[in-house]
Amino acid sequence: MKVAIAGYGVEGKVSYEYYKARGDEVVIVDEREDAALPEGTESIVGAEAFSKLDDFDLIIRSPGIAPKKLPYGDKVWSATNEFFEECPAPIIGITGTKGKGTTSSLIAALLRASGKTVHLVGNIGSPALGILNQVQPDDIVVFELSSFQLWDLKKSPHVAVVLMIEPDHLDVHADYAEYIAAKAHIAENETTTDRVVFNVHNEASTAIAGLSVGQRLPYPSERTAHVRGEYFYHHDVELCPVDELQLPGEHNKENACAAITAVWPWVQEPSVIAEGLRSFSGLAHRLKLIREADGVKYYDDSIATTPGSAIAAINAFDEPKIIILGGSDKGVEYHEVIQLCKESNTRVIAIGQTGQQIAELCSEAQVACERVEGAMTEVIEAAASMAQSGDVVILSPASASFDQYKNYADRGDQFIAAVEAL
Ligand code: UMA
Repeated sequence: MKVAIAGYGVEGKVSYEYYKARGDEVVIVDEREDAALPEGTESIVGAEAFSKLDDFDLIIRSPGIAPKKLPYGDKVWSATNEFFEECPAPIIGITGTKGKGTTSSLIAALLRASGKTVHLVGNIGSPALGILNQVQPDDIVVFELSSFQLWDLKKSPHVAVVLMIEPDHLDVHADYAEYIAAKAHIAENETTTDRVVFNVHNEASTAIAGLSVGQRLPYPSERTAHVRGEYFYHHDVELCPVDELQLPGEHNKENACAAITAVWPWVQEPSVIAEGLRSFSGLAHRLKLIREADGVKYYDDSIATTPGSAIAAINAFDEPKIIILGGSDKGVEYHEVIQLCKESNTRVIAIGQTGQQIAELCSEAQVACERVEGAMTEVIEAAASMAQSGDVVILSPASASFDQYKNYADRGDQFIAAVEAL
């Protein structure tokens, strides 16, 4: 069979190996002229690459490529479709705008605590086809699914988890309706024995669950997982103290409720649930506790590149806060986040290209603010001298990082290094 691997990124590389190992004739196709291809590979590259695929039998679409760019009908397939077709084990699929990676990781942690063999794959950064030959029928696959992976998905997972959905990726999707329609594939093709876990507070999540013919499980809900007092419950069963969850913020309690509801057919023992929750301390750069120094806790939330995520970070803590804000100028609006700083008595360290603008907004709003123009070590020194025992310091910049750093991960890594050196 003649197979085109459309897009040679993280996922394309694994797809290339998979189809080659199957004995197919494989050609890499990428719009990037300078895509780094393996030596001796047949390839079609450049801006017109996708218009030259008529004589292929199968075209494997990488997630980042919009389906309309590959108008070849039934010949277009994806690594996600191939995995769903061939996987011998049950699949728990997780989507949503925020919290997919965290909830997928919590689900994996709960199942692992119960002794299950779990494969955590997908948008989280681990292409599923790469582990397909290791999956045994008794294992469980936990698959983080982005709208890009769901866009042309033909089957739905056995358990679909639909977290809160809000507008995102509108640079790639035509509009919000198209984004929701793509995500809806997670539930649309379920069977009557499948289940969908959905967020009762979110309209789009609830609407997507309504498309499933399977069992519909709302969260948080007294019917399923919820928080009562200081405890997680499932229906009437007291599970464990909320404190077992190592992740800050109300949104993470909801994510934990989604995770408990999703794994309930496999994990019901309260001590196992406690152990599973306790074992996951968060994904890198997502509101992750780095260390406590002189009674001050330092959190890395470098992934917060929008004001909305910085607002969620501020709301996640009751303690007195210092937030590090600013970065490259994308024309975003900081008024709302500064207003919240005022209301919550949060002090600000203003950094990067937008630091001056942030400092001026703070001054207008009478929010305590220090402008630091230097490297991350200076930012942390300023934060440490401003902080008192009992405070939290959060790097949640509400901005992209490209003015001073390679990317958000580099910014987060430099934060970690500076905090560890305190
Ligand atoms: N390409 C084209 N034309 C296009 C788009 C891409 O030729 O229109 C080529 C690029 O030149 C590049 C390759 O395709 O060589 C990149 O492919 P890709 O964009 O599909 O990215 P991968 O490297 O394969 O990584 C993908 C996911 N990326 C996207 O969805 C954009 C990764 O999610 C995922 O971890 C990985 O597969 C493994 O499954 C990243 C992401 O940003 C982390 N996801 C978004 C999010 O989480 O918000 C959805």
